[in-house]
Amino acid sequence: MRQYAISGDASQLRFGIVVSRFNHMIALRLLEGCTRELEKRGAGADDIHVAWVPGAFEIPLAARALARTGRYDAVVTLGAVIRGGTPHFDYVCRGVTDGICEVMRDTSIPIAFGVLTTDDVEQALARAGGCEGNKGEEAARAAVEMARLGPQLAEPPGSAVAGPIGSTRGKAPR
Ligand code: INI
Repeated sequence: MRQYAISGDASQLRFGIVVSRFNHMIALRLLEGCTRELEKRGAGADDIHVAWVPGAFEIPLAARALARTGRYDAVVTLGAVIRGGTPHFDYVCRGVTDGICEVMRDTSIPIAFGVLTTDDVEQALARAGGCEGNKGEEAARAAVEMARLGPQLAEPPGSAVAGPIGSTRGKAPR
C-alpha cells in the first residue's frame, strides 16, 4: 500500500490570500489567523501576498488572477457572508462557492475556502478567533497540506516521494 505523506510544512512555499472587505472586522481576524498559521508553519512574510476585494462575490475573480500567475503554491480565500433579510445572502454564497470551485478546477492550484457563511454576526465572530476557532487558520492548514500533496500526486508511481506523516521529503520543487 502506498500512502502519500501529509505535510504541514509551509517553508519555501508561496501563498496568495484573497480577502473580502465586507464585514471588515471579521475579515481582519480571519486574515490574522491565516497569516499567523502560515508563518508558524515556516512561510516567510515575503512569500505571503494579500489582495483585498470589495465583497465575497469578487473573491473568485481575484483568486483566478492570482492562481494564473504561477507564482503561488496555493491561494487562500477569506471573508464573511452574513445572512440578512433578503435572498441576497444565498446568491452571494452560491457565487463565491461555485466560483472558487471553478477556479480550482480550471487552474489546478489549491484554493482553500475560508469564507464564513453564517446566520448572524455572533456565529461569524465565534469562527473568527472565538469559541469555534478561526476559519482563517483552518484554511491556511488546508492550503499548506494541499500545496504539499499536489507534487506528490503528480510523481510517477515508484518514485517514492511519500514518507511518514509529517515527513518533508515530498517538498514541492521551487
Ligand atoms: N459581501 C460579503 O462579503 N459579505 C456579505 O455579507 C455581503 N452581503 O451580505 O451583502 C456581501 N455583499 C457584497 C457582495 O459580495 C459584492 O461585493 C457586491 O454585490 C458587489 O458586487
